[in-house]
Amino acid sequence: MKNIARYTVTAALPYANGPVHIGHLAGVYIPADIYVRYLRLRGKDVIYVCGSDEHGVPITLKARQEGIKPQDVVDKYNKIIKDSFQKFGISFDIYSRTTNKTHYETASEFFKKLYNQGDFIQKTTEQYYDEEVKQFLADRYIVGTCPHCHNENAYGDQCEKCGTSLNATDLINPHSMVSGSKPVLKATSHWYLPLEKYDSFLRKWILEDHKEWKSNVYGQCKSWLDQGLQPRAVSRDLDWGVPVPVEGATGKVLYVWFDAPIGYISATKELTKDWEKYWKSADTKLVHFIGKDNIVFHCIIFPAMLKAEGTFILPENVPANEFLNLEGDKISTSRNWAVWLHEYLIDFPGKEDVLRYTLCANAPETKDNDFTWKDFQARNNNELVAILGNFVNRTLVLTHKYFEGKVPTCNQLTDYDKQALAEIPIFKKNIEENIENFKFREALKSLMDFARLGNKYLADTEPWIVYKTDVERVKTILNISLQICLNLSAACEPFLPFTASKLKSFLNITEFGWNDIGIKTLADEHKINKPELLFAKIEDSEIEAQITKLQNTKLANEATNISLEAQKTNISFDDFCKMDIRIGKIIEAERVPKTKKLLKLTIDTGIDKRTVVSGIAEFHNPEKIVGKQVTILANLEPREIKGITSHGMILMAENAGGELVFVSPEKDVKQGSSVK
Ligand code: B3M
Ligand code: ZN
Repeated sequence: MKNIARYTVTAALPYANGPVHIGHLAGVYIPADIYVRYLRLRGKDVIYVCGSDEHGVPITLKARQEGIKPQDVVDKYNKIIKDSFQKFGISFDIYSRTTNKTHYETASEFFKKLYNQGDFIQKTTEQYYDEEVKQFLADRYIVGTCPHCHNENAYGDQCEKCGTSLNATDLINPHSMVSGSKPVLKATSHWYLPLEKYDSFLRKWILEDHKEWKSNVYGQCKSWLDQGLQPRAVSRDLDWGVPVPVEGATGKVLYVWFDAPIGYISATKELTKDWEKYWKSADTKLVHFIGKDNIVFHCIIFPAMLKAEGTFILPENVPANEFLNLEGDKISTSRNWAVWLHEYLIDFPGKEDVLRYTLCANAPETKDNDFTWKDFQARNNNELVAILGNFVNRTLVLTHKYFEGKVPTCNQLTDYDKQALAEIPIFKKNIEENIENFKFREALKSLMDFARLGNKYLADTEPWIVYKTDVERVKTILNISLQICLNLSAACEPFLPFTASKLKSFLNITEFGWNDIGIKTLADEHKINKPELLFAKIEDSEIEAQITKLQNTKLANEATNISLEAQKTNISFDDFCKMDIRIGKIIEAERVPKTKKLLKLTIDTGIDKRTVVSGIAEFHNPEKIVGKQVTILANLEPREIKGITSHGMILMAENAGGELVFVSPEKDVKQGSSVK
């Protein structure tokens, strides 16, 4: 094991395309925060780096959905996310943004260095293109069936179900997320990082030198390496991102997964002018905290980039977590199936540590796990209130009651007292080992066992009874209980920072670090403050309100699904044949004056050129639809609409966003062809 002089700890940069939820906290930010707080308490030199990931298709798609600019999307969500993290005590040293100037410079320099070293290959390939919106469809702009696990909603760069990293052309049945249309292939030129060149380096570095990585991480890496690495495009045809900083790259930006991890470096540059020692010194330990869907990027692609660049250290560990589900169902932003942090803060003010506790106790460290409100309530009422809170409260209240809030002198120790005190360094060591090995659930269990020890000590020694006969003995009991409280105030700090600072203020102390656990004590006669309750019981009604909220979400989701019309009564084939449905072409289009919805179209039906009034003006720009082939019900009785006679009806379908889209032939057909 090398000598470690300092730590650089990163937490995945969340996309600034929506607020953060409990899955984010449980998977990444709480474990990283525990690790960092623990290191700081031990007096280590550590930086905790994070920020918003503000590029890529997740952002531009959101902008399109909300009808605002990408910059507005990231400004809005960066603020909400940053605020939620801060309120939950996630103690970043910096929370930066990948749209900052420093980041543009750092990412561009990084690219240029690799470019100048000849590390990229430039290739022209056929990529999917949406002809309706005239745009290449990279990454999340395109969805289709995963060739590995057959998930029908795999993205063009990754299947979130099985975690496989994909190229859009791997997808079965691809379709555009923008227009829903079937994309066509079109040639475009991009820069690629030939990952296969790093195969033997990665194999040695991960499979041989990092056998200690978590088995889920190691296993995923091995499976990618065994599948054989392929060149990976590092640029995209998009108008949002860091422009590719070389000649002849107009309209091209860096792939978001090329620039985002460099964001860790840019953020460090913003944090300190000494940034290089956190990224370039062999005695720095770099640790990336991420969710399982980010493993390939942090364990294969970014290390290959760092290796190519040549001056940076590589991560020592990448303790990725699995996913957290909510009440038995996958957390989903689009289905609003989540507990949003900004909403929790309103519903449970002052209970930040309760959520931290529950999410850590139940963290998806080795497998996907489930968050339930009942479990949340039970953890609060049966553990935080009944054990930790109860112990601390009884100790402090009794000290005030019997000894005017002054630490009583410790007299002769019994064997039982000695046993209790001897446990303190054992708990300390246990928590340390577990945190250092990224086993945060176990570490937290140890902490709670430590509080349980205190609670049991008090219950067994019964100072409230002994006081009647032996005040000197009660002095010893409360002295020991107070020492346990003191030690708990440091031991709980990584997990429950708000509780730790309350406990410290009750005990009227400021300085008590990790290294003081089991060593320093509260002096006799030290005056403590009047305590308040550390934790309050959570009532059934509060939990029921949350469960009802989720049930309503479920109902709303179901309602969206059942808004499909039921099938109509059967008709005969003859009935069908009475309808004259054909393909025509729009040859003219104009708005019907003084209306919002109507367009006056001239349709070439093959048999004539006729006027049709159609209620599609909210969704279609007249200039853009001329030349389009559409389906028309030609023998619908003519109708007068706003003084214009309409001869037929254009067939339309409604998409998920409520827009009316044309029902058009898959390929061009002759004007007037019947639909049959
Ligand atoms: N924004 C993906 C995510 O939020 C991505 C992480 C970047 S870390 C450099 O899951
Ligand atoms: Zn898959």
